[in-house]
Amino acid sequence: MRDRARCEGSAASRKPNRERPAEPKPYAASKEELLDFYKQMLLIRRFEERAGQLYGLGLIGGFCHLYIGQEAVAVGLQSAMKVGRDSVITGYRDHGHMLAYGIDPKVIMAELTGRAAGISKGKGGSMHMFSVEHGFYGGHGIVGAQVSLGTGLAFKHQYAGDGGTCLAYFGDGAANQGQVYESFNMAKLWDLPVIYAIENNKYAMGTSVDRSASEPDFYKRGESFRIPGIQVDGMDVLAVRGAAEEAMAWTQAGKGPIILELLTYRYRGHSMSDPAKYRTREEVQDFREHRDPIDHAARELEKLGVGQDELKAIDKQIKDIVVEAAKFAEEAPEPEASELYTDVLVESY
Ligand SMILES: Cc1ncc(C[n+]2csc(CCOP(=O)(O)OP(=O)(O)O)c2C)c(N)n1
Ligand SMILES: [Mg+2]
Repeated sequence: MRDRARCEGSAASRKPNRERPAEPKPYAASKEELLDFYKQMLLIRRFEERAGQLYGLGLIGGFCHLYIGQEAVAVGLQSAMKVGRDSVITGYRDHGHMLAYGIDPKVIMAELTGRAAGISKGKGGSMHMFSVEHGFYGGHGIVGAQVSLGTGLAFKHQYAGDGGTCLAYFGDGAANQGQVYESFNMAKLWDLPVIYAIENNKYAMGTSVDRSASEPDFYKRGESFRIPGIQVDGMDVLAVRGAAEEAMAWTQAGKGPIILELLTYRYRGHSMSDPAKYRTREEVQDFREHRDPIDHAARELEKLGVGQDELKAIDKQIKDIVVEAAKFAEEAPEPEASELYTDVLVESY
């Protein structure tokens, strides 16, 4: 009851809040921390490359949306979250977020190949991965749904007084959905602890931001709800982590929701079946050559005295992890036929 009173009270006694978060600084990572970020980004990159190959071989069926190019976003943000306290929710481009949250690559790959050992028992596939244990609430195929659901998770954190923050990721395309703004209104009305992370990768399937967004600065999208926003270089893991620190401090201080717009880019097609006619090869090449988040972290590591040999050894170590995950996923048994009748909701209406 006390918590309910707090929710209702905060709505009734609202005063206009025009406070802005401080301008975030790049995170001052130690060499060990930066090495860890580098390894995590590389793991996502190599894992996704392998998933693409397995898809080509017919070992992965259905949809498969790769995260290559966007690695710094998930790694920078997830590194500021606390497993067991916070919650995370995202859309269908979800493998990278799971890896960045420390979930075993084997069970993610086994889910992709539809095996019983997969994180959703092989019945969810690429878009429907879930781990309550890690506070990872999916994996959603309905564009924008994770924003309302994530707002609900934040309500739970506030209601239970558990000190958690919900990190709800969504894309530039999803940001044009109506339910996003209903969620924003409620989240600010009740000052819910939620970080809305808008991954602006410039495209929603084949539709560019330029063609579809009347306000292309997504960090401003909360203005009319008094939700502050910060625009972040999503290709720089230290900038992302710095912004994550600021956003976390904001929600943890009870100041309510906050938006982070991460400027990023996906190198591959929207899904595995995308002819990519809506952008030029040169555009993709330019990002790969000049803005790559992993190369960026490698350059930062070199400044800290990490040599080429060490980076090569890391690459080998990560490749081995991915090879092992793929082997596990190819050899693991498929679900029993009886699994067709479990985890199915049957109700009469
Ligand atoms: C409600 C709904 N409308 C449309 C679709 C089809 N759809 C799937 S992904 C997508 C584009 C979303 O783009 P964005 O939010 O920018 O995310 P990104 O794919 O770039 O990560 C669309 C329109 C859907 N899955 N759900
Ligand atoms: Mg997009």
